[in-house]
Amino acid sequence: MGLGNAGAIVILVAISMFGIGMANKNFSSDWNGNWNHTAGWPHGQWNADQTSKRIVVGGSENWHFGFNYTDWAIRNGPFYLNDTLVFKFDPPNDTTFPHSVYLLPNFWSFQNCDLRRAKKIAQVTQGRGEGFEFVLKRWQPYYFACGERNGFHCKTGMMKFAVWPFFR
Ligand SMILES: *[C@@H]1O[C@H](CO)[C@@H](O)[C@H](O)[C@H]1NC(C)=O
Ligand SMILES: *[C@@H]1O[C@H](CO)[C@@H](O)[C@H](O)[C@H]1NC(C)=O
Ligand SMILES: *[C@@H]1O[C@H](CO)[C@@H](O)[C@H](O)[C@H]1NC(C)=O
Ligand SMILES: *[C@@H]1O[C@H](CO)[C@@H](O)[C@H](O)[C@H]1NC(C)=O
Ligand SMILES: *[C@@H]1O[C@H](CO)[C@@H](O)[C@H](O)[C@H]1NC(C)=O
Ligand SMILES: [Cu+2]
Repeated sequence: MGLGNAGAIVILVAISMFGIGMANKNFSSDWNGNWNHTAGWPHGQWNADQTSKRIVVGGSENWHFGFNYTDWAIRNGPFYLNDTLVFKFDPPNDTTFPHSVYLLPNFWSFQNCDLRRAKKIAQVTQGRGEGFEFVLKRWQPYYFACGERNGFHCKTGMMKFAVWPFFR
């Protein structure tokens, strides 16, 4: 796939996330970082869209193999600058598989789950307890992925998603 095409897809994703964000204004504003939608407007912790949020990636699903995180990101976006993404995953033992968090350098590597130039931001043990926190500090696309099994978790396990935080 050519670079132009890839760029078009990024823009398309950005536009569709924007559209969903606007259409679901009420939905996203009462979302407190989990799947619990029952808190309801105006009783939720939402205060005037000003405070940055702490968002658990995957909601109650946390960060695991086989959950569609692209779908999650579309449904739970848009995300804003200075929002904190929290990755929660159990440290590995005899019965559970390890997970990690990487930042991929560009859309091509994201699409192909190519980890060669990726930057590891969380070790397999860092998702325990309150989880690994990552602040969306810059106005740029972020490509997150699990790096385990040389891209297998990313590709087959769907453990990847892209975020382009908005200005408030
Ligand atoms: C959000 O909810 C309020 C109060 O229920 C309603 O007046 C407003 O039209 C809703 N906005 C959207 C975008 O649905
Ligand atoms: C959902 O949120 C409401 C209001 O904050 C709380 O009372 C309720 O216990 C929550 N339910 C779950 C399943 O977390
Ligand atoms: C994951 O969700 C996205 C967005 O809803 C969808 O386009 C994609 O086909 C899904 N992936 C799989 C493997 O089902
Ligand atoms: C994000 O937080 C930093 C440090 O607290 C602050 O300097 C910056 O203005 C904030 N950016 C936005 C868009 O809120
Ligand atoms: C492995 O970790 C899982 C999830 O934390 C836990 O439920 C399970 O009891 C652990 N198994 C062993 C053998 O420690
Ligand atoms: Cu994984």
